[in-house]
Amino acid sequence: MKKVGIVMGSDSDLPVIQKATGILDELGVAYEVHVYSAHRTPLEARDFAVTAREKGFGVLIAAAGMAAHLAGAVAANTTLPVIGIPCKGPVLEGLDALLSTVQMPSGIPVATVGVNGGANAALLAAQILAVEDEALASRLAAKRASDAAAVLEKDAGIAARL
Ligand code: RP5
Repeated sequence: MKKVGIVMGSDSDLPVIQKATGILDELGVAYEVHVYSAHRTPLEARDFAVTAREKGFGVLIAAAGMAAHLAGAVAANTTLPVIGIPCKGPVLEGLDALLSTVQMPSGIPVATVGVNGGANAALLAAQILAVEDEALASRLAAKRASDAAAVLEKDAGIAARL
């Protein structure tokens, strides 16, 4: 199975990335995690993107906050699908990163999830890999079913209390 390549702009983004790695672990999807910044280490970020396909990655996740150019910079240097996670910063609550990540020029797509959306980034990455992997598609369907069952259990709990 192809791996998921994960890159974050700073280790301060790690809590968001851990939401993604937890789900990838649960689904049995292999991944690699790096800290490269579009601004502080642009050469390493570019190299990560340029070599990703030959290294066996099938989809990339890029998380960054503030002037969040990492996902776009990665997408500019690969034709693998890139999922951007805007991370919440201290000043603008993540709106800065959301707009920086999602408003890509035509020609260089970044599939952007919500602010701090590590879980959905991992699920979307797994769904992309599952296009060619029936076993992974079955694990995703089982997770959907168990997530739905958990909601229905909460519904029953609320109905019993109120
Ligand atoms: C961004 O700046 C990073 O992705 C991070 O979200 C934010 C702050 O980085 P640190 O100052 O915590 O390293 O590039």
